[in-house]
Amino acid sequence: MKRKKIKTMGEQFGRRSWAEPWKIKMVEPIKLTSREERERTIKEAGYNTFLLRSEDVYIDLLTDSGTSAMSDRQWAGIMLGDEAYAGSRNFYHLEEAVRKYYGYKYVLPVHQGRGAEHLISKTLIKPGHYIPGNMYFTTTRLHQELAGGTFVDVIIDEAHDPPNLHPFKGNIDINKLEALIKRVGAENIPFISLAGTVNMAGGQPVSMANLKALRELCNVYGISINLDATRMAENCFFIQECEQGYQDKTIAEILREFCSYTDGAWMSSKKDHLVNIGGWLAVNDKELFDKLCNLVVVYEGLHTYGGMAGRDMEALAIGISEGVQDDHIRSRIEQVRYLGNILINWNIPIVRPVGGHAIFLDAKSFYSHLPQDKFPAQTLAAELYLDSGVRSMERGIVSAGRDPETGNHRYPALELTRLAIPRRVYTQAHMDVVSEAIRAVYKARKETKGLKMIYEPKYLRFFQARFEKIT
Ligand code: P61
Repeated sequence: MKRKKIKTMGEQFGRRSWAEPWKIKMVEPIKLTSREERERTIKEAGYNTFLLRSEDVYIDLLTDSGTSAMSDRQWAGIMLGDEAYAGSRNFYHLEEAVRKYYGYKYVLPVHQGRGAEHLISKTLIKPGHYIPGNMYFTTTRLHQELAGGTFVDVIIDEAHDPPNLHPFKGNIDINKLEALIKRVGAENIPFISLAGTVNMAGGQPVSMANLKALRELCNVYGISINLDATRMAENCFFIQECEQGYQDKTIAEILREFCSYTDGAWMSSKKDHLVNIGGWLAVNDKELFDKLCNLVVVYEGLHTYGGMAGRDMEALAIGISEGVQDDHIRSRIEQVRYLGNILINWNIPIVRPVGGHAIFLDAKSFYSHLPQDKFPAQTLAAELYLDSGVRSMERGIVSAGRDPETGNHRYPALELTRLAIPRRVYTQAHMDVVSEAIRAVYKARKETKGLKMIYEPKYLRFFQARFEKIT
């Protein structure tokens, strides 16, 4: 098939530069703060960037979740909200968009990704079950554990090695998975939990070839595959760029093919779909859908709104089609790479290759003098904020939490500080400022002594834990 991609202006003139496929119509001021102010605010926040007020942040790279700028078409959609309790027309637009771009038969709206994780986990997982997946995600694993299951990481080893340049570090290790199936029995594996671009590994993609091999293995053992499609459109960009046979296919075509090898998906629409709230759960099996439909009314809302307002479903339906456009995805990922390449040129340790949604600083090598229980990635997020008001997020030992059986800290191989780039929000100049902040903190790294945890909540502790500076 001929590639339908339209060349950028730069490409048309023989240059390799790219630019965003939009211009800015409305702006929101952001505020510079003084070092003294930041020292006070981060201390008050217990050195946890989740506990800062956003008005005390200059450039907010805490997350790309729910932080996108909506388009004029999406805002127009907000005005077309049909706020009926049941059967809102916006729900039907959403259902149609999910069917068209993802290809699943039955669609349930939910308020956001973890709402869908809750429903699917509660429906399919029984105590004693094992759920294999390509690296854990915090909320996904917690819902699997709360349902009585045990998550088992079967991602390839390369994913745990930040400088390793494997192009598809999100791949499942088929041998590891088969060994697990033989050990625990296929009947104790309710489904494979497969994520498109693996968040905790650095936004790393899964290849189509790997999914096909996974499908074959699952067919042999009769195991279903459910996809965390949260950043799947971004995953498709890497397939288009690197995998043989996909250069001439559009992101939308690759997405449909990828989903066709899976049995269902859950989605946090706050990422790929360019909305501030929302999500869905979609499956092909009618019997499973009926069970999910019955649970959604208990936890989210009626099956035609699932916790979302009609206007939000409309913006989401429009965002689904905008989120799979080739020029959009290209500029989104190239912006992330722009920042990553500056840091690579300065020899600052980051996860490579640069992934889809964020730059992940390798805090273990950044602060090689700090042991993991002095929370190097948490420390780095606090230091970056102190330097310049840039907000990032810990993705290491604090995020990994405690083992539910032993109660001990889990010590993940990756100790990372994530700078996630919201979609269509910041400019290249913001990326330059961020890179300089990282360089300044890197230069001062030897003086940093780490943090001590002084408050630890039971679930998803990284959101609300508090720390003190070690002096
Ligand atoms: C994020 F610190 N992600 O990356 P919900 N699957 C995947 C996600 O990335 C995801 C969800 C499911 C967030 C928000 C967040 O430990 C954290 O719509 C691959 O947020 O419920 C969310 O979707 C859940 C930040 C979530 C965290 C959990 O920033």
